[in-house]
Amino acid sequence: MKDAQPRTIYLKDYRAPDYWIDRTDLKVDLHEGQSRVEATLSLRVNEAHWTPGQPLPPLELQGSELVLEGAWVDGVALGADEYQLTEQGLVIQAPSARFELRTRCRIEPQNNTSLEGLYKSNGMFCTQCEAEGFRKITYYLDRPDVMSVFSCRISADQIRYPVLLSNGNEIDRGVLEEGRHWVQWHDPFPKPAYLFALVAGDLQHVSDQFVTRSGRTVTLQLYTEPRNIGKCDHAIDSLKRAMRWDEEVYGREYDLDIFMIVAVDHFNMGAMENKGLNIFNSSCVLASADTATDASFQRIEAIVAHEYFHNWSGNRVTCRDWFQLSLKEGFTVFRDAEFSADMNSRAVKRIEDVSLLRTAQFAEDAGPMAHPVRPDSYMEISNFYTLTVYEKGAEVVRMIHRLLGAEAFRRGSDLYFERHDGQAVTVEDFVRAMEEASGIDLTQFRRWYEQAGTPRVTVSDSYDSASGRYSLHFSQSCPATPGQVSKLPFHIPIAVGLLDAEGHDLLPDSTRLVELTEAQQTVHFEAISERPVPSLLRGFSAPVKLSYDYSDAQLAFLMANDSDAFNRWDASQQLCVRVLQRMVPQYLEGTPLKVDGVLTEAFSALLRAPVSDPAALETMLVLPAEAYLAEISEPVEVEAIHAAREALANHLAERFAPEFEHLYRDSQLEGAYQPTAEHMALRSLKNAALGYLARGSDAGVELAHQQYRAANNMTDRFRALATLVHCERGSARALAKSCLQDFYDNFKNDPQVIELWLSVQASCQRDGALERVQALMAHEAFDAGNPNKLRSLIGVFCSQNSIGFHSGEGAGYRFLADQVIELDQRNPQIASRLVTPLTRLRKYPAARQQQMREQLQRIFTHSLSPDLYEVVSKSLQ
Ligand code: 0A1
Ligand code: ZN
Repeated sequence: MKDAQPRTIYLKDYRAPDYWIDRTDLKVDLHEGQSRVEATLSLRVNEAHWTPGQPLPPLELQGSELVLEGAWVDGVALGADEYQLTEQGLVIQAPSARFELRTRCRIEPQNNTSLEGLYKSNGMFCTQCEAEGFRKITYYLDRPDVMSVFSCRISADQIRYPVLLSNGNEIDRGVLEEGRHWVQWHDPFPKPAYLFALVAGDLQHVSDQFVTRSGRTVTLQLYTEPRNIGKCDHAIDSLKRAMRWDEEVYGREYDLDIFMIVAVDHFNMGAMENKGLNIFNSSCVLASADTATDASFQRIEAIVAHEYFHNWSGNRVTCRDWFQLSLKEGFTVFRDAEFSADMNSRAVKRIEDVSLLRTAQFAEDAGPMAHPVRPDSYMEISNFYTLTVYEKGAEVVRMIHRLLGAEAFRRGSDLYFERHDGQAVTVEDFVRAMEEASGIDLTQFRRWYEQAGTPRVTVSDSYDSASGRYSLHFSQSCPATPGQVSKLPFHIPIAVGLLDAEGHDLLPDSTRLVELTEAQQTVHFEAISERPVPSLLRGFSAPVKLSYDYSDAQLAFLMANDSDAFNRWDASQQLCVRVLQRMVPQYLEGTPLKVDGVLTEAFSALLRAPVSDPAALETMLVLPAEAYLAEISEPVEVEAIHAAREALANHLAERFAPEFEHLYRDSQLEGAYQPTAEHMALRSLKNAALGYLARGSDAGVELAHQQYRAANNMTDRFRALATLVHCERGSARALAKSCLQDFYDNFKNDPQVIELWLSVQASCQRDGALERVQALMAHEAFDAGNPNKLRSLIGVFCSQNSIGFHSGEGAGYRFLADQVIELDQRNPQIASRLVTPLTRLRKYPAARQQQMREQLQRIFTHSLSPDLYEVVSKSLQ
C-alpha cells in the first residue's frame, strides 16, 4: 500500500538494463514460518551503456517485502555502508564489469495473500511471477529483457512436501537431516524472471508421453492434490492435441524433455506459462463428466493450448518490456483460437469470441481505462492484462493473417521465431517479420497497435442497373479515448459478400476482401446482374462497429441465406437487437411491449428448417446478452433492457412451444457422457430449448426438474439447475430451492462445482439479489481469500446481474465499494479487477452515475494499492 500517487511508466522512456544476469542460481529453503532464498547472480555490465575506464553504473535490483539477511560480492560480505535499501529494492556499487552477487533473504509465503511471488495454496507452496512477482522472492533485475539461465535447489520437509518442482530438468536430489530433502532443477533456456516457477507440496500426478515430430519423447505430467487425480485426463489429452497442432500448423516443436502442469486452487488469473512448469488455476485444468460442464471442458482445452503455445510465442521469444505484452498475448490468443476452431466448430468459436469482444472489450475501449493494444503508459502493469491486449490483440493478428493469407503468414511466423529465438523483442519486430516475409506494407496497419478505441464504419450503397455496377461507400471514424483526441484512419480489412434474390453468392469466390485505408472510400463491383443484399464484415474480419441501414426483411433474409455462418448469426443478433431496442422506449413510456412480427417469422423459419448444424442453431436461439445490449446503449436503461429481453424470450417460448419440445426430444443423447464437439452441440441445443420450455409452462419447469434428477453429467445437471433458478414461474421456486440444496449437499467438497453453485445464484435477477449474495458471503462455501469464489459470487453479481447490482438506490454500488476497499488490503490485483462495473459509470443516467461516482470517491479516500489507485483515479477523471 502506498499513500503517495504511484509513478507512471512510459514506453518512450524504455532503456535497456545497465547489467545482464547470465546465470541465476537459487536456493530456496521452505519452512512453515520464515523461508529463505539465497540467490547467486552472475552479473555483466551492459557494454552499450558503459565504456571501459568510466565508472560503472550502480546496480539497482528490485525487491519487495523481503528481509535482507546478507549480501556478498565475489564471495566477500558487504558492510552496511556498501549497499542501500530503497523503496524499490537494493542498490550496490559494482566492483567490476563482471562479478557475482549473492544475497540471502527471508520471506513469509504463508502470509502472502496477494498471490503474487511465492505463496501458499491449500498447504502447497507455489509461485506466480508474471509480471513483477519475482521481486517478492529475491532482489533481481525483474524485467523481461533480462534473460538468464536459472537453476533452483528447493529444500523442504519430506513428509509435507514430497514433491519439489521447478523449471527445466531435475538434475539431482538428496535427503537432509530433520526429515528434510532437496531437489535441484536446471533450465537450459535463458528466460526472464517472470517465467520462473517453483512448487512444493503433497501432490499426485498423472503421466503420459508425447513423441515429437523429430522423434524425441517428452514426458507429460499433471500434478494435483490427491483428491483431484481423477480429473486430469481431459487436460492431458488437450495438451497432446495442442503439441501436435503446433507442429503441424506452425512447425513448432517442444524443446525440453519434460512438460509439467500443476493445478492450484488459489490463483489470480487462469494459468501461467512458466517454462516447462505451467501453473494453472484448478478451474482451468481439472474436469470430469460429473463435475465439469461442456463449457469448462472447452475452456480447459483452450487454456491448456494457450499456455503450451506460449512456449514459443512468449518464452523462446519474449517481450522486451511490458508495453509489448500483446506481442505474446495477442499472438497466443490468436493461436489458441485457431486451435479451438480446428478442434471444434469454427463458426461457433468465432461467435463466442466475437460476443466477448463486442460485449466486454468494446466496453473497455469506450471506458476510462481505454488503451491501445500496445499501451504507451501505465501505473501498474497488472491492470493491463486486459481484453484489449489479449482479445483485440488477437484480432489484430487475425487481420494480419487475413491480409497476408495463410501461407505468407506462416512464412512470417517462421521468420519471426527464427530471427528472434532467445531474444526479448517488440511488436515492431513481429510486424516487420510479417512484412518482410510477405512483401506487404503494414505501415498504416500499425495504427491498430497505437490508437485506442473501437473504429466505426458506416456503409451505404448504390446500384446502377444499366452498367451492372454496384458500389459500396464506406466512411470510418474512431471516437476519442483518454489521451487520444483525434485518430488517423485505420487499415481495415472488410470481407464482403453479395447475395442475389435467391440468397446465392454473386461474387466469383463468394467473398472479396475490401481494404479500407481512407476516411471515406468507395468500392465498385462490376457485372452485378441485380441489386444485391450486401453481407458485410464476414467472419467479423475487423474489430469495428459497422453499420449499414438494413431493413428488417433484409436481416431476416441474411439470417436464412448468408453462406457465411458467422454473418447468419450476426444477422439474427442484429434483428433481435432492433426489436429489443424498439421495446425499450415502450417500457419507459409504460406502454405494452410489442414483438415485431418479422422476428417471429424469422424464428419460425429457423425452427421449421431441418437441423443441419445444432451448434450453430443454438447460437441463434440465445438472445443478445443484457451486457451487450448495455454496451450498445447510451444511456443504459437497465430495467427496460431486462424487461424487453424477458418479454421477447417469453414471447418466443409461448409462440414456439411445440418446436422447442421437438428440439428438446430430438437432441437427447444415449449412453455415457462424451465431451466431443458433436455431443456438446446437441447438449447445448437441448438445454437452450429447455430454457424456453421452462419459461413457457409448468410442464417445462417439471421437465427441467426431471433433467436435473436424471442427468448423468454436469452440463445437463447444471443447465437444469440454472433453468430452475432463473425461471420466473411460481412453480419453479420451490424446485429451485430444493435442487440448490441437493446440489450443494452432493458437491460441497468440490470447489469447482461450488463456484458454479455460487455463480448461478449470483446471476439470479429475482428481487432480493443483493441480500442473497450477502447471505452467501456468510455461507461456509464462500472464502474471501480465494479469487475464484470472489469472482463467482461478487464478480458475477456485479457484472452479470444488472437488475440486482443497479437496484436499491445504489446499495449494489456501496456493496461493491465495501468489498473492494477491504480486498485491496489483501489482494490488489483482484480488487482492481472487481471494481470494473463501477468504472462504467458514464454509461448510466445521471442519478445512477452520481451514485456510482460517490462510491468511487469513497474508495479513493482510502490508502490504495497502485493497482486500485490507477483504475479508480482514471475513472474519476
Ligand atoms: N501470461 C498468462 C496470464 C497471467 C498473467 C498475469 C498473472 O499474474 C498477474 C498470471 C497469469 C497467460 O496469458 O496465460
Ligand atoms: Zn497468455
